[in-house]
Formats: sequence, structure tokens, C-alpha cells
Amino acid sequence: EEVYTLHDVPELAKAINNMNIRGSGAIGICGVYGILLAALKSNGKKGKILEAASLLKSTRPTAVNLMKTIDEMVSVAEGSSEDILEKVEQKAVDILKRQLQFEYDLGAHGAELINDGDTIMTHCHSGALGGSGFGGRALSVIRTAFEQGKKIHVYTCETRPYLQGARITAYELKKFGIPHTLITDGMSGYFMNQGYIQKVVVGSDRVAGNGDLANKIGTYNHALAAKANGIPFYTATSSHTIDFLTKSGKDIEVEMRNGDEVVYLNGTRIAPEGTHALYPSFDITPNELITGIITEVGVIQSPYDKNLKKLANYNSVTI
Ligand code: RUB
Repeated sequence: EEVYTLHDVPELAKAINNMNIRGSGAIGICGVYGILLAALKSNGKKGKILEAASLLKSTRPTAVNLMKTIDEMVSVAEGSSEDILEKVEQKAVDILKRQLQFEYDLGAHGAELINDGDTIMTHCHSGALGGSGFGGRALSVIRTAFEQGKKIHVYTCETRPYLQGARITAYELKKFGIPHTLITDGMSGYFMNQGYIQKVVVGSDRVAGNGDLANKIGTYNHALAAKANGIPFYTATSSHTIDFLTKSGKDIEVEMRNGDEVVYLNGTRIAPEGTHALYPSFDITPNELITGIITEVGVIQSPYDKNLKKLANYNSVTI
């Protein structure tokens, strides 16, 4: 496992921006501890906390957990420096515990959807190194089903250009002893159509109030293939990732990363000089392609604009 030692908030912001730390749950928790770090380094100065908040929020625009956890941290930074230090530290611990609880709870709800003998496809990485460590969100569902004794198999889908499905999800599945097979982004339609896959479970970077889903680029293609082949397509998320201020997927900012990340692989140029590349880091899957949204309070189904509202006041999420 790679270990990074980060000494200050600018280093943390760079690590998030450069995708050394990635996945919505993980960067949300890094936002929390980034604010705590700013508080500790400045001995509880509100100005430094606000500065850190705005730097960290500017790193990646699509995943909403980062914005929400930072706002939660900033909201308790009131009073004397001693008060601020104490409250910010307590809040950090509370948020981490809450996220872990979400992962256990949504894992239990999601596992009910998995049958003995299922092969489940997941995309990119929504796993244990993300979130607070039990399972990320998609892997929480998979891991819980596996630990219940269901004989499952996972197709982990690699994602260009960072290859997280191979490099991180496969690593974690191996660590948990879960049987798995690695495929690449373009293969999902074939395997679904040939009857290899019974369920698709992906993570989420943001769910809009109407149920539209922002997740790693390629998710939309999988959802289309799943619909065409009658395969249930789920996203595993939590109330914290549902953004009621975002009405639909059209309102979600999709992070456009540097095309050079596509053109270079491990520092070697793999396309001709002069070839230009594009890299939208996420895509939007419209709600009608989503069979269910797995959350810590249960599996939410269509009509999402009505049914998701039940979660609106949950855990200080505001409309
Ligand atoms: C990773 C990605 C993941 C979600 C959910 O994107 O899209 O599916 O973040 O992960 P990136 P989790 O690598 O660009 O950050 O369930 O761990 O929050």
C-alpha cells in the first residue's frame, strides 16, 4: 500500500488534485482532517480554517461529500481558539464514525439485493480505501453479501486512464478473499449480453435531488448496457452524497481533467504528437436507468424526486 505523509493543507490539496487520494468518501474524510490540520497548525485561528476550506473545496468539483464535510467542519469553528480546537477535533471524529456507520448500514441494505450465485459488476473503485474503511460504498454491499456466505463473483471494471478497477478494487477484493475477474471499460456490454453478469453496483460522487447520478466516467455506458439487457443497475451511496441543492444531473459540474492524463501512460506518450485528448472525469447517468439507490436507510426506488425527499432532513442535509 502506498503511504503518503502530508504536512500541511496545500500538500493535502495537491494530493487530492493529483488523484493520489481519490474516491468521494476518501476525499470527504480528507476534507475533514484537512480542516482539523489547519486548526491544529494555526492554533485554532478561524481565518486559517476558512482559507483551508476554500483551497480544499477548489480541488475537485464533482464529488459533493468534500464540500459538505468541509462546511460541517467550518460550522463548528466558533468561539475562542481553545473552543475551536476542541469542537473541530470532536466533529472530525463524529464525521468519521458516521461515515463508517453509513457503510455498514447501506452494506446491509444492499446485500439483500444480492442472490447466492450472483456475479456483480462494479466500476472503477468504490472500496475500502475510500470512505472510512469498511467497504467504500459499492464494496460495502459486495463485502456484506460475501460475509453473509453468499457465493458471489465480482467483475471489476478497470477505468481509463487511472485504472482504479485493476489497481485498487482488485487489490481490495483479493484482500477480502472475494472471487473476482478483471475486465476493462469497453467489455461490460459483451459480458452483460452473454449472461455473465446479474447485477451492477457502482459508487457515487453525487446524486441529484431527482436521482440522476454523477460517477466515474463510463458509468453511464454500463447503465445503458444494463438496461438493454434487463440487468438491475444500483448505485451505493448515503444521504450525505445526495445533493438536494442540485435539482438534476444537468446542474452537476463534471470535472474536466487535463487530456495529457489520457495521452501519457506511466510517463510514456501513447498517442502521436499533436493528438489532442479529452478527459471528463465523471458522467451523468439519468435516473430512469437506475433500478435503486442503496442508502443507509434502505433502497430508494423511482419516483426518486418524491422518494429521495424522505432523506432530506436526515443528518443535517438541507434542501
Ligand atoms: C472515483 C469514483 C467512485 C466514487 C465513489 O472517482 O467515481 O466510484 O467516488 O467512491 P475518482 P466511494 O477516482 O476520480 O475520485 O464509494 O469510495 O465514495
